[in-house]
Amino acid sequence: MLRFSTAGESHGQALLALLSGLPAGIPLDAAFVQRQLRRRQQGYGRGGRMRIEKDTAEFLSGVRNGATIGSPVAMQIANHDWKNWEQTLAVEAPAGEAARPVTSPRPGHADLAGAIKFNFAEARYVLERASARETAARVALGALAQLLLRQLDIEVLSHVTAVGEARLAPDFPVTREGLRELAARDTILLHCLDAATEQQMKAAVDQVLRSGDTVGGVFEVRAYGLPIGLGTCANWDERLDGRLAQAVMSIQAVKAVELGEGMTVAAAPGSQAQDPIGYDAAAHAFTREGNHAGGLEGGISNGQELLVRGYLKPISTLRRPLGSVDFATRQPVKAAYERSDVCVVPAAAVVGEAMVALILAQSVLEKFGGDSLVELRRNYNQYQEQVRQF
Ligand code: EPS
Repeated sequence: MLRFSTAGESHGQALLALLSGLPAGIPLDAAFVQRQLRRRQQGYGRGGRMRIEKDTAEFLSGVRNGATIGSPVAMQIANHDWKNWEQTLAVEAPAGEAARPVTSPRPGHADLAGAIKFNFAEARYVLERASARETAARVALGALAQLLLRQLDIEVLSHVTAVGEARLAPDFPVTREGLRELAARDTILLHCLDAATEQQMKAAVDQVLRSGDTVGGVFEVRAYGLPIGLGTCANWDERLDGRLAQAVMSIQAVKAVELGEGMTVAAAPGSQAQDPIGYDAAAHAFTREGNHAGGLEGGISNGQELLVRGYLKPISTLRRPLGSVDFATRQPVKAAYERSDVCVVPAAAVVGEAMVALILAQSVLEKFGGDSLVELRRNYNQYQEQVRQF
């Protein structure tokens, strides 16, 4: 069973990522892990913090001599900003003068509900953990999941389809090659396949930059090369659609998740919402006329391309803050503002890749198991042969 978790405060010493259940013998491509972290830090509309950090995963356990060894992998990503917060967030000494309380909760952030829930007089500690800084650790974890999937020729890619009102045309041809080319870019602007749309997205960010506002959008993650049969219709909590939805929904600022054409088929007649089945005798394989289902039917992968979309609200820390209430006086004030991003959709796409890869890796290991990559591959290949014989 692949299990993973993260720890760390946004301005603490470091972020930690823990992943157990990876089989032994997966070659480590440290440059790929590093690259994913670098990609997450980019995108037009990121804030000042990204100029301070240079996210790097330091491997503390589970990887030796260039490959996984079957024991839990622990990684640490240092927070360079920590040097400015050592007294504020000291482990033992009370912060005293150095305290930087968040005295008025930001609407849309975890501040108010979190402060009440954890019984804090202000929202500093809530902000520290709720911050999307935590996603750096998820991206490091997801990169390891991607390295596992790569061994089975499964590839997870992403792009941004909307920023504010600027949208990629629904009929724009999204191809694996196009997404690979996007993933290979060293510099990310808005992570959009179409240059003209990307400029419109940039203009949407510029507009909110000028007005002290923020902007949301939509990212899409696609997975190629999936076998038929990941997940199951047998139990609600083992359905792959449900697990993917939870994983993507858990990304900070995501407020909706779509699988396949979920949103549009809700308004279509049933006859136009499914993907009719054919059979190619020469290839000895079933075929489909389309992929409205996004590669998932009955909670099971059906061998088609997997398509997951995450819808992000505009982030809640605004340079021109909304109305709030002071925790101590209960008088109306403006919500707290320190610094912030104005658009994080491209970064969220990279986090989306990570979360989808982790869930797919989990499903693969659940179905095929194996303590080593050799054993996993044998199980996987035998099953694929069974499918070919079907
Ligand atoms: C982030 C780091 C944070 C924020 C952002 C994501 O750094 P800081 O709070 O020091 O500026 O920039 O977090 C949020 C968008 C949020 O709402 O909390 C990062 O590493 O991605």
